[in-house]
Amino acid sequence: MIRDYLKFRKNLISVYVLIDIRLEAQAIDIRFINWLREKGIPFSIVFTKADKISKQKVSSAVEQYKKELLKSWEELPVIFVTSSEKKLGRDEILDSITAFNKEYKTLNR
Ligand SMILES: Nc1nc2c(ncn2[C@@H]2O[C@H](COP(=O)(O)OP(=O)(O)OP(=O)(O)O)[C@@H](O)[C@H]2O)c(=O)[nH]1
Ligand SMILES: [Mg+2]
Repeated sequence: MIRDYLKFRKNLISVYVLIDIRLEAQAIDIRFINWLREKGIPFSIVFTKADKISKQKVSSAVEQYKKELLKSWEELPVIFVTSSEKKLGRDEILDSITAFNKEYKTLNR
């Protein structure tokens, strides 16, 4: 169902894929991400709950995830590291949404 929505939603500009940073790359998530890529649906990855592990573990988790993603594709998506608790990554995501909104308005002028 979610896939049909993502495939057929005409005014979809980008998807934000939320992933709990504490978990190592899950096959189901990697499959979903690769599906988005195959369909040419733009997306970013948002790692959540970054405050729950140390900064060092955050970096290594992100590196690990990038490695996993590079196994099937040469390019990396935009990645946000966030914590709703600490408001980490909030401004970056809001900027990204603002940019997409501008793009959308330009496209539909
Ligand atoms: N410390 C911390 N807690 C969070 C964060 N995001 C969500 N939570 C907490 O996690 C619990 C689940 O919140 P949800 O909004 O459902 O977040 P979710 O990412 O869907 O997480 P899960 O449901 O646990 O998979 C709540 O108690 C939230 O307060 C975060 O960035 N940091
Ligand atoms: Mg939840």
